[in-house]
Amino acid sequence: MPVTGKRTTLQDYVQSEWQNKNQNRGLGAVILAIAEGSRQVQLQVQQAALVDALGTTGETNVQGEIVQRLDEASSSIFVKTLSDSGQVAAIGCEEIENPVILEEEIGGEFIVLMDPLDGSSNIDVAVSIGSIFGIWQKNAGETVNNDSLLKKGSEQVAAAYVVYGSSTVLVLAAKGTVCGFTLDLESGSYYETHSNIKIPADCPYYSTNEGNSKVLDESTKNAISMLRDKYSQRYVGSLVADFHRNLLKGGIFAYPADINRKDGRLRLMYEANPLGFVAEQAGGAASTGYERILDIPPRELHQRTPLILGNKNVVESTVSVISGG
Ligand code: AFP
Repeated sequence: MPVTGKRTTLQDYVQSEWQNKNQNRGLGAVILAIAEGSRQVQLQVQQAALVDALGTTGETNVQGEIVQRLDEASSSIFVKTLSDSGQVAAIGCEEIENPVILEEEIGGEFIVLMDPLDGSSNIDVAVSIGSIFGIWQKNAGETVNNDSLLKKGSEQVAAAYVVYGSSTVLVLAAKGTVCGFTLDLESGSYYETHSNIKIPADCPYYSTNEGNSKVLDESTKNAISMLRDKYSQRYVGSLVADFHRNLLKGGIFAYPADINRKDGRLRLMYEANPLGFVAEQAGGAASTGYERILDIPPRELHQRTPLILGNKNVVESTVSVISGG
């Protein structure tokens, strides 16, 4: 089916928005590298069962999780496309224990932190999954080392995620703008389909794993029951898919700390920081329940954090119940 109407391709958007404004010439190349990688991952995800790419590698990653074969494949794909862009000095990845420092051999001024395939437990059951990217710029004259990857979320210059669902959508955020591009399977091009995304004022949905309610502390239990009383629940179990719905339709996602996981389950650098950046550029908010996600000074590449994310006023009211503020 041919694409209808005059639509802006991601290439044109990056060209017009970024490359013509010299200061971010390299950033455009990083975004196009993410788009190219996601095209390859989308194909692998769609074909996985037909080419025996489902199942696990039998390895355990730094998170202590069994690695899915598609986790490993997507990690390699994105490391390759980002390295080939010639603009990336270092990569931090959920599936790779230590940072990939490229500066010596490639140069580049951007630092990319990524979750190459989020929602692994949904891969084998054809439920929406995604990829998440936070993009920082190295400081002038900085020689990149492991600590260069531990910059605050508020220092991101851009963030992006891709949802592999009923359609494949790439959402891109830079200071003050959030746009969405849908992959045309025939041409392999991304076309702008969602311009100037703002989280709607209405908040019909809350997304949380209700199965964890039994291990929440008292104030957090009260906060979740407040959401339960007010909103309709939607929970896919893939952060990207739950966030994407809430970004377009309004909603709040909550994966708070609990008595077993004081730091929550989700990862700060390549899940909470990038999506927190997208949410804030779209008029939303992101908190731990006690502080703004983007203000957290990172300690480790794979550190975890509680995450409350979505409509600003609903995040604030939820935080005030959790923190007793
Ligand atoms: P996996 O990548 O291990 O499936 O984890 C997905 C995830 O990081 C995030 O995408 C979900 O929101 C969350 O974990 C789901 O966690 P629960 O299975 O505990 O609800």
